[in-house]
Amino acid sequence: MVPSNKDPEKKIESLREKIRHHEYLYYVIDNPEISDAEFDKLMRQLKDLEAEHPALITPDSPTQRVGGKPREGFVKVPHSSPMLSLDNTYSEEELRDWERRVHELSGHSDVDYVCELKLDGMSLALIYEDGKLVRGITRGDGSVGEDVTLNVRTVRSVPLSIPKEKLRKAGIPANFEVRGELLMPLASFKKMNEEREAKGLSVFANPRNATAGTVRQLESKVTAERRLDYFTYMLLENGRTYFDRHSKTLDALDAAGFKVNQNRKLVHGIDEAWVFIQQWEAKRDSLPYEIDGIVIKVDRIALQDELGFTGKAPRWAIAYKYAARAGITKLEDIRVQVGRTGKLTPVAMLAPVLIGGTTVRNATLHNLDEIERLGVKIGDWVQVERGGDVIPKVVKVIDDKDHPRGHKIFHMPETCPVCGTQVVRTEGEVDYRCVNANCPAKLRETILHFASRGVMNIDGMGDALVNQLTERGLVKNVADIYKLTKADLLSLERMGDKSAQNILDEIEASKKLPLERVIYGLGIRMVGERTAQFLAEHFGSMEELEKAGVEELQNVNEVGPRIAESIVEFFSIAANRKLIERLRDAGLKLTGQKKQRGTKLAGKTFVLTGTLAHFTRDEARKMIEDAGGKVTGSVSKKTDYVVAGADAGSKLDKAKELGVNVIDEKEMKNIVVG
Ligand code: 0OW
Repeated sequence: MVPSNKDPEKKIESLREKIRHHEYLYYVIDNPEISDAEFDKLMRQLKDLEAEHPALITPDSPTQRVGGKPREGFVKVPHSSPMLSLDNTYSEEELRDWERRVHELSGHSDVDYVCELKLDGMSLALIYEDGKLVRGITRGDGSVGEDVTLNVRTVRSVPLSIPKEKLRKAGIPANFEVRGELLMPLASFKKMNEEREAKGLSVFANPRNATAGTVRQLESKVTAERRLDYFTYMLLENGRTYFDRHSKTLDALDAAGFKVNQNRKLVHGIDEAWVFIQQWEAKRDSLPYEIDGIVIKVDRIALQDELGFTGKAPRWAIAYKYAARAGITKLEDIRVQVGRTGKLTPVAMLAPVLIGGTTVRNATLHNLDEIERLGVKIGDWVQVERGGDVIPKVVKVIDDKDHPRGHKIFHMPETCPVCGTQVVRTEGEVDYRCVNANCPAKLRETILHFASRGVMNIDGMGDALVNQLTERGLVKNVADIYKLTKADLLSLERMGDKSAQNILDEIEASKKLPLERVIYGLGIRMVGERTAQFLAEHFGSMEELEKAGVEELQNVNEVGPRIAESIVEFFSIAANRKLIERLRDAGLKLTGQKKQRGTKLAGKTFVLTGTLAHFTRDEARKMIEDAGGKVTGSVSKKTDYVVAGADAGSKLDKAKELGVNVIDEKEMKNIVVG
């Protein structure tokens, strides 16, 4: 019990220390001493006390993990030093080649290494000032990441603050940076996918994707519900490794209360590392999270500094990747699934087979080309592989005396298996699609997409409500949303008067959103947020966009022939034009601010390569686009200029080969601004 005679500040501080201690025991070293109920009671006491004395609330209080209003997007943040990736090896021989290079380059032959499990998550950096967490940054491109602080604060194994005394004892300065792997434990991953599947939502292919999707949630309470975990493996001060051995870093992080993977080992020479690799290949399924291999790092930092790094990976660390796990089974049938964009995906229905501890019953066949490449027929025996991705794939047909071949050829259905509309396959594309904007299979995902936060922002129109609206036929397309009455909503389950009114208010408010949001909301194939923005800026109204032909559309930034075709195809369908008309009648703002682009660079195409000294890629792109120029990703005869920065790569070689004009960023600036 908390002593009652202390003043509130002391009581609050004592509760916080208790709660931090129990969070550490439960989330960092997985060794809780009290029950969840007792933990919740402590939290309740602290929350009540803070409610009575709001002035005493501090950002690092355990009650402040989840909160903050949802964001529209994420701020970009440069890293203190590049967040490197890892080169891979796939065999003992390759691993020994790496060791030889380490000996050659470092001039040492007796090297200590630290072996760590290669956690299959995503890299994340945490910045602490005065022992308090001030920022969480994703790896991004290695130099610039995204600020995901609010979401990172919800990860229970991330300490919001470390007591000075604890840092001192661990030998860590008050201002430091930690780097590590953020991941979703398998239990959380399975639970989340089951919930999504139950709601008819798409499932994440693997925990890594689920982690990336979760940490980029615009609402931190969603992140909090998905229980991410964070293992640390690096400690920097002002961008430089702090300790003189990697093993000391890990011990110091451990001592300071960070989660450090306990399955690590300091080894002397690669032979011992190889033993560690083999041991864990056999044990990996006993872990509560996915690993895709082992990371081996030179332990002495002085040696690491000597070895340095190439491109994006250090020479002093290497990943050994385990082979994907496979099983053999019979392919009993091939079914077709219809996704939000209408794509028809063939799915192999398999005789259940156990692969890596999981029973696999179906596997993706991607598209018809893949089926033809595999030469697979219904009834064949096939090898199925479960790599990092939980959605297994068919890798080959087994054709031997013990596995007789199947005979039934698979054909793509002529009509959509859900709505019966004629299936379309665009010339030169692999995908077959249902182009009916009102196809029920697409409808639910289409409505969810339209109502989602980054689009029309209709708060409250989530899975549960959309399922009811579509199942009851109240909403058959996005225009029907604007026809909903309070009576419609009140007729639904779990809908009270207040929530019904809130939703109507949100729907009304969505009418004021800019044109690019509506374009993005239509779900036109290959038209994402960014392309929608360019289309809105270029045409200034939905009406102009609807009229545009394939040529005109290709004058828009980042719109090539395929996207232009997709847009023209979308508006060529009467039902889609009708939809636009109904949105207009409903009062949506289908006009926008046409962006007056300069004409100085009209028709000129640029390609950027290498690292520019004074501009980021985005800044350079914007300068060129604002002057009416186009920036594309690859060099061709149609390219007018290649802007080459430092360590420019293959694009520069291509430019020279094609005789394309190569300029530096100074010349670019002169051309653009004159
Ligand atoms: N995934 C991991 C892991 C690890 C970094 C340090 C410098 C180069 C790699 O478990 N245990 N240790 C490192 O060390 N990286 C890891 O993951 C990498 C980071 C970026 C890409 C991989 O996820």
